[in-house]
Amino acid sequence: MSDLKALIEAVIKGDISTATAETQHAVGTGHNAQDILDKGLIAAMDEVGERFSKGQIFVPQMLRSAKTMQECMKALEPFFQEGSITSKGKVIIGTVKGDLHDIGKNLVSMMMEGAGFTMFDLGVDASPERFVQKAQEIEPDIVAMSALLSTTMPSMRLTIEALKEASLRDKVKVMIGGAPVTEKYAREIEADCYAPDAGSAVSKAKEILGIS
Ligand code: B1M
Repeated sequence: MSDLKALIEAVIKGDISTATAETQHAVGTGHNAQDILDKGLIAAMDEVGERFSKGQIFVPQMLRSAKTMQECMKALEPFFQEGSITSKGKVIIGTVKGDLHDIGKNLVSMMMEGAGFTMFDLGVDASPERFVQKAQEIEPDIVAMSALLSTTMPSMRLTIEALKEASLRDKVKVMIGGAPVTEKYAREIEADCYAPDAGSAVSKAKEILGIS
């Protein structure tokens, strides 16, 4: 089994064709999908973030790496399907207002869908009003919010307040996550749970709904 170095380098460079070929190669040479994701794609994006922080790369390069990762994730999607037929519950998911980061949110959505949840994706920059409007429309079991910027985290609190104002808060569970988000912050804004990554988002969702 080869290591994932070439894949990591291709994602950092934003070389889509090499990265997708390396993803296929990794699958074909016996790496499991979770390792490719964690030790390849996510590791590469962490390095991209580091380089951005140090001023070694800029937004266009970061965007190119993001696009590359998203293309690679398509090849992994089939491996995260549990094949459930009955829905485990309805989930509205979105990246909160002011925030355009969607890779982590898409990953959470993909894993949850794979685990049998029915997902309603509001995309990025989703305002509290959008969450409330969708919740009124589809009566979800869970409202799931993602934020990658410390400056957009307050929008999670505002969304919870908007759910309260619309008399929806006691009818839904709220899950939050994203790199700057913490368990402590979840308690502070009275979310029902915090999940640090896409895998635990699935187990936490099942836990708060009391299902296996
Ligand atoms: Co931006 N960015 N970015 N960025 N970006 C970060 C987040 C940053 C940490 C980079 C850095 O400085 N080191 C920094 C934020 C600092 C902070 O506030 N704490 C930052 C900044 C500053 C910015 C801009 C302000 C830059 C600028 O314009 N000057 C700008 C803001 C734009 C905006 O949103 N309004 C910006 C823009 C962008 C791009 C558009 C270029 C691009 C995003 C493209 C896209 O998403 N389509 C981008 C990228 C790619 C990144 C980094 C490099 C990678 C993010 C990523 O996709 N990671 C990021 C650095 C980093 O994170 N290392 C950075 C991979 C992804 C799988 O991980 O999203 O964390 P993540 O998801 C994880 C968990 O967090 C969790 O599960 C996933 C793993 O399984 N999770 C959840 C996520 N959501 C969840 C929800 C849940 C549960 C778990 O329940 C509901």
